[in-house]
Amino acid sequence: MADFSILALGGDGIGPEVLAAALDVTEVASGLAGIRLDIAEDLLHGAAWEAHGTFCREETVTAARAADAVLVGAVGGPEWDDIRVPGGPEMQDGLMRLRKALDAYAGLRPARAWPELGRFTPFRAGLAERADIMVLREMTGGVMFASPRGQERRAGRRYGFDTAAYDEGEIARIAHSGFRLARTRKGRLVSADKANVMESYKLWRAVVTEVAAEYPDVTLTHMYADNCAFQMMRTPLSFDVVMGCNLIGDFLSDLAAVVSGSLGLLPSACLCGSPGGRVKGIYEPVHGSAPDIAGQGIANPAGTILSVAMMFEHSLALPAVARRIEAAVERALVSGHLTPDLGGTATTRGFADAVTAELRA
Ligand code: GGG
Repeated sequence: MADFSILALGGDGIGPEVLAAALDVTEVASGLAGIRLDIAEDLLHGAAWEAHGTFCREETVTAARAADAVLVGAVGGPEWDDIRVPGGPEMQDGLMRLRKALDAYAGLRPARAWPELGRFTPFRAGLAERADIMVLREMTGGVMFASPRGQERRAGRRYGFDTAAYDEGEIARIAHSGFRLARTRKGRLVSADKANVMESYKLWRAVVTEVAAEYPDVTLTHMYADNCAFQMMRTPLSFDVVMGCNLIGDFLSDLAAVVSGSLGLLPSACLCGSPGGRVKGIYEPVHGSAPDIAGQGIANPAGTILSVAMMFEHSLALPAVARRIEAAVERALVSGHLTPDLGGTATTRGFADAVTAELRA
């Protein structure tokens, strides 16, 4: 009888490669901790489309609901971008369907500097400092999900439109997550919006300000998202938790990768509740499917392996295992096992082997 059940979805491009590497690490880490995991695998997005004609099967949603956690590699590719299927926006993207079905709204995307890698990477200036930023991205609402949306002809010309919209309840719950998260860190929360020019962000700012009254111990700063992006690069050390809507959080979490040195290093957790205790979640690297390097065995699996660590922490409530995996990744990197995105020649498999060797050491 397994202690926990995991659903593993490789997805597209480099997704299956980085996930396979991360599953090897998962197996070793759980074995060393004496934990039995039941890991089931399935297809997602493009791979599911090719096999089943849908981006995410109902069976996959059912299995995800039943599992303690879901691990994802990466999804997407230009060959599937223009396919439209009946249903709302979540039916057009397998990962968005899972996030919506599980109500996995709180996206934790940590990015920290690795000064030890300064000698390898092109981002030396940032790496000299101990930047440690947590981007909190709202994952189930906003312009990526709201209606109406579509393309039509207006006055003989093509017209494309989306709707940026948030309900006050959606804003309040991500705001609570942001304040609670800040409490576990340095107690500073930046909320990024475009309240100067958009109605949905005026509501965002108003609701975040109301929720702030319950957290007098946390310092809240509102910033316009464009200025926030500039300040994050100018003074990364001044940031702790940065919270944004689905779209702004997506952009800012990729941007935060600059302080790490590679997008390939960034993990994420997409939680079905505020962090704390045991929360179900979807875990995936921040990077996408990178079709240009798919199949070459050179993708950096560190972001996926660190996502496994986040899974042990948040969904399996085993923080000690999470810390062991993080330490093993750090030692593998510092001892020079670097994939090409970090200027090295390590393979995906070679890096995972280095991490499992460190776990066993
Ligand atoms: N591992 C992350 C991934 O596959 N990302 C693809 C992507 O950009 N999905 C849409 C989104 O995150 O909003």
